[in-house]
Amino acid sequence: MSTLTLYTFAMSHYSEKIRWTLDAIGADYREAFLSPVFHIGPALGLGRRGRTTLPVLRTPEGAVQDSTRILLWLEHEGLLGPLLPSAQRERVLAVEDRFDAIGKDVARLLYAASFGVADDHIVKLWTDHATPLQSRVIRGGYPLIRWAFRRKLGITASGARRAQQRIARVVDWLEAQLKDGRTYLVGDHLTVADITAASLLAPLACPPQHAVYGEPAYRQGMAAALAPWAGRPAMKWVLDLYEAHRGTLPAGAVRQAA
Ligand SMILES: N[C@@H](CCC(=O)N[C@@H](CS)C(=O)NCC(=O)O)C(=O)O
Repeated sequence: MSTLTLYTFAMSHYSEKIRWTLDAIGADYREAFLSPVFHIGPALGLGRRGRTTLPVLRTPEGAVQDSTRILLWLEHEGLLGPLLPSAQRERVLAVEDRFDAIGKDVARLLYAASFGVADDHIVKLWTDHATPLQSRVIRGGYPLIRWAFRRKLGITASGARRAQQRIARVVDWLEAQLKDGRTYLVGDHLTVADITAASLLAPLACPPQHAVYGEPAYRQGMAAALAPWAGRPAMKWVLDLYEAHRGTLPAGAVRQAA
């Protein structure tokens, strides 16, 4: 039996960052997919920090909430190895921080473009791992949940514009790094800098290896938010990194639910 349980949303890019890291180190873990609204109790109860965010990693010593704190816990346990090399630790963590900082902007952009336009698709994404009762609650409460998301993420036309600008600055930075032809952002092998950058941009790049972002229905539902980024070298880098390091998912596959 696995000693680690990763609590996620299937579509969360911060969750993908930790899922990828655990896969890369060959960790024996089980993933528990939660659904919006129904994540609040487990996140508060496990995290014990008054926060409702996922991912949360339950470990034999207690639960760790927040993707960066999870990485630091894995490092402390000696599990990260070359993914966080001590000689380049500060540089790697600085890149991790830079991409974490645009995670909420990526979500803002996607929801701003799809609320009211692709609601059926969003409901599908939010209920894919829900029980029948949870599904009914999410469907029935969708207008209210959407309103709460708008408020929490500050989703307005000007908020989305500012999010777009902040993402563009980080994408420009990434492309400036890639100009010398490098594959990896720090050093000559995969680190959590690359995993974080690629995971946080994956909702915009849509790698086929991802169970949600690789789906044609996702690309269709989010088309307006994705259009400005298509063809950017940064997105190609994300796709190449997934291709090289993330394996292939059988079409329509989802990892085991809770
Ligand atoms: N700093 C956190 C951010 C995580 C985050 O924002 N997660 C989103 C999903 S992508 C979330 O759980 N949102 C629901 C909520 O805040 O209740 C981390 O790195 O784990």
